[in-house]
Amino acid sequence: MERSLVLVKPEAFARGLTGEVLRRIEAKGYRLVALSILTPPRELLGRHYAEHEGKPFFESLMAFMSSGPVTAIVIEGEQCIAGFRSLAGATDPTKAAPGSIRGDLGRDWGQGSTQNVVHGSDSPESAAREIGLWFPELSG
Ligand code: IDP
Ligand code: MG
Repeated sequence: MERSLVLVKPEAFARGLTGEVLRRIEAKGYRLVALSILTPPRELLGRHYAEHEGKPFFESLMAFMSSGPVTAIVIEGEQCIAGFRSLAGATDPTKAAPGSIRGDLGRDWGQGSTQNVVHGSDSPESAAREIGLWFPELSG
């Protein structure tokens, strides 16, 4: 059984979209395993987004993601990693297909970092690593 880490990013949390994201996850049939609301410390975000360190948008991504509370969620279900990426839609919310979370709920706000409502793990290796960072009590 697969697990994935989902984040409702600060701008979406502030717009009160956590419930809508949870509704779509549950309607799809994935199970909620853990949920936490926190303003992520920079150290945690640096490790979470380590693959993007050095890219032009890295600093604005750090600033955006630490700007307020996020909802961190662990979901579970067969193929939920790819399944949630499909629910989330393309990275750019302007191009994300209608029907997807980013396509329906996200837009370009003219900020340095792409504000696209949610994060979802992109592979089993990323999911295990990210769940270990955000929910250490679930690993091991
Ligand atoms: P993903 O979230 O769809 O997996 P990634 O390429 O892993 O996309 O990028 C991580 C996050 O960094 C994105 O969700 C978005 O918030 C931000 N981001 C990605 N590419 C850009 C960019 O070109 N400019 C600004 N922000 C970006
Ligand atoms: Mg990614």
